[in-house]
Amino acid sequence: MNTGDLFGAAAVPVRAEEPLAEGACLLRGFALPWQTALLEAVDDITARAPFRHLTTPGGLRMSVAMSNAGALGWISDRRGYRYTARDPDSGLPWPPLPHAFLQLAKAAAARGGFTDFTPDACLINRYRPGDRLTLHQDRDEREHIHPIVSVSLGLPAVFLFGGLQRGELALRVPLAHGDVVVWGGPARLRFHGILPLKPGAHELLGEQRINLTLRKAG
Ligand SMILES: O=C(O)CCC(=O)C(=O)O
Ligand SMILES: [Mn+2]
Repeated sequence: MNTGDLFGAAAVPVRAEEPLAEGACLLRGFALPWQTALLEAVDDITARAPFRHLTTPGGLRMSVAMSNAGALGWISDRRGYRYTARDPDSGLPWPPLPHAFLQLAKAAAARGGFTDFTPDACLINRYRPGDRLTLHQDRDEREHIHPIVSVSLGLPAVFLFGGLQRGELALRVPLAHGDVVVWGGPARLRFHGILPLKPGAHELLGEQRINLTLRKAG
């Protein structure tokens, strides 16, 4: 249920989930009832933990800019990929997960068939036109028994959703503002990525796409 309790049942139509694979589905427009709260929270978090371009272990600068909220935050540097309790730029704990993030993540996970999901980490990705995320697995979490809930805001993007091996053919899934993708269970370690963002201007976010990736990392 993504409407009703907060905004009245007619505010946003509840659409059927679209299966992508066993354990994975797309929930179109699912985040729209939360959009104002989400965007305010992103501004608040990134005022405290500003977006930055991380370096890969191989020494490359990532085109996507990142920040985090939650008890744990995902980082990358020459020493590798990992979660930390503190922002290495400020030495401070990451800002806490906002209530709206938790509420949305739980509701989306439940719609995807995963009850009792309580994330402790949210990676916030900022894409500008041309920025991309190459095919990868989300595997730095302590366990892989919990799903990933991924929220798209701003400019549209094409999500690549592949198989458990890097070389497998990937689905190309168009994602728009408010869409949520959930993957877990047998799909948890599927390779995925984002094609280079096309130029454009979103009415609320301008020339950018923001992605929230909610995880149980610790
Ligand atoms: O931006 C997206 O939709 C995907 C982000 C992602 O896969 C990640 O942050 O690990
Ligand atoms: Mn990922």
